[in-house]
Amino acid sequence: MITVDARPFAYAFPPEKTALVVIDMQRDFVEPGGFGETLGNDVSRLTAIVPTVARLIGLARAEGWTVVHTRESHDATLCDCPPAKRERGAPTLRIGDAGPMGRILVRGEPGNAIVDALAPIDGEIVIDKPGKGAFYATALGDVLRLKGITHLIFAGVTTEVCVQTTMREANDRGYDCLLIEDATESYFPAFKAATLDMITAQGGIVGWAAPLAALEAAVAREDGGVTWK
Ligand code: C5J
Repeated sequence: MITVDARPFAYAFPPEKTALVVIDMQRDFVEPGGFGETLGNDVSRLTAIVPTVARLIGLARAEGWTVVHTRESHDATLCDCPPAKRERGAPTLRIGDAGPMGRILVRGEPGNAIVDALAPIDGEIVIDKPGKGAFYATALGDVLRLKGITHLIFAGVTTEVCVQTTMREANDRGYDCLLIEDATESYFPAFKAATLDMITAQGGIVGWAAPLAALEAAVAREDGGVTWK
């Protein structure tokens, strides 16, 4: 077991039964011209965490952990996009409309790709999800079960929407979940802070939270003093 100094108390995980789940680090959320910006958000807060998420993925790869990437995406026909999702609010462009990076939030379009710096490599699992939670209408639950995964380490965007929704889904399915707090971000700093408080309150009612440095230190202790840059 590897034990991380986390809140509300230490998080212990068996690395061979643990997956890193990187939520929606897509151009559509992180770069100008995508879905996030059409909703009126300043995406620069999200762009800023890319190096930290890259460091986390590098750690997981070096340690041989299962790595899962998710993409919020819809079929080109929008058959998997509820009208309630497409028609909500007053975005400058709606899901499926043509934008500067291709059709907004449509699978296979340039804007829907994971940012280059975090691109999945061979052997990693990529889950396309039509909803905010990564377990809804996807094979994620089956994939994790077949691999014998019991613990999930989370990163990605946005903290209070797709990350928190997926963490809650995972918690209800019996996974012990750790959120790496500097490898997740929101367009709204107060929402990120509130989400971290919510998930860790009441004795970790949804899970644990810790900075990447705490995870790196825990792995280094386990590996006999190797440190991660
Ligand atoms: C949102 C997400 N915020 N990936 N999606 O619509 O959090």
